[in-house]
Amino acid sequence: MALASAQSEFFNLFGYLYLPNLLTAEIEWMTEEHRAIFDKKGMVHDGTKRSQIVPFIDQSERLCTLLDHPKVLEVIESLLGKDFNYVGGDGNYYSGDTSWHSDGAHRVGLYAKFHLYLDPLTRETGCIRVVPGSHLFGEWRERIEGVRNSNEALGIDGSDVPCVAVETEPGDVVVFNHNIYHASFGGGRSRRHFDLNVASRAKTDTEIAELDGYLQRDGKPRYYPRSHSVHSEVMRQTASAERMYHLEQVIERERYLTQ
Ligand SMILES: O=C(O)CCC(=O)C(=O)O
Repeated sequence: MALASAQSEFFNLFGYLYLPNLLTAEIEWMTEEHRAIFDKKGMVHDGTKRSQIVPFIDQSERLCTLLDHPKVLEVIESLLGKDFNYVGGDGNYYSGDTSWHSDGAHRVGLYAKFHLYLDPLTRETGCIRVVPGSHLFGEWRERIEGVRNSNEALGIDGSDVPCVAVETEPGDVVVFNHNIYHASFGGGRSRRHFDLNVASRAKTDTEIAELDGYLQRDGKPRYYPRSHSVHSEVMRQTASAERMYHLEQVIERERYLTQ
């Protein structure tokens, strides 16, 4: 079911949305695929630091089908429109705290992250925390940047920054605007997670320049040297026409940027 207009308004205003149980029916196989991808890559998570694989759902033909899943599509399309772009994503074992940061500062286009946490997480055990409204630009956004070094700027520890702690059970989904300030505290050494990054299709020259900026880092493909593209060959080769619609602009821009 498409999101209610009140849910879209909540997302636009506060910068995030919590969707309990959205993918509970899929949690068993998604968790198994998460394990299998790390195994296949020979990556053993020892808990001392974050282990990350990019792009992630792209490593598994079955996880790629999340981009065809009606419930996933309904949420993303409600927020970004039917012609959104899939722009990659990562899979992780997180370890310990994640300090306050944003994933971007996009003034044009809408860039969002669709998160799945595969373990039950509470405020005390490392659930994602967000500062609602911190995705919005202006004086507020400039000042909220102080959460990055909250001890110096605000005289409080990062874990005491006023925020919403979005507690999740496996199968719940959290979507947030890349611009939002987020963090986690008190987490264990092995929090399993993966995400899909999506962006509104770029139409104007400014939007295309923003997308190009996302697809590159320091003049190299975003995931270089781990990958030359934010998609895998499997993602593209197994795509139906419907899925390809969400891949084609990235394919075109990556081709242009690397020619
Ligand atoms: O869950 C976490 O600890 C951090 C998640 C995060 O920073 C992200 O996905 O961008």
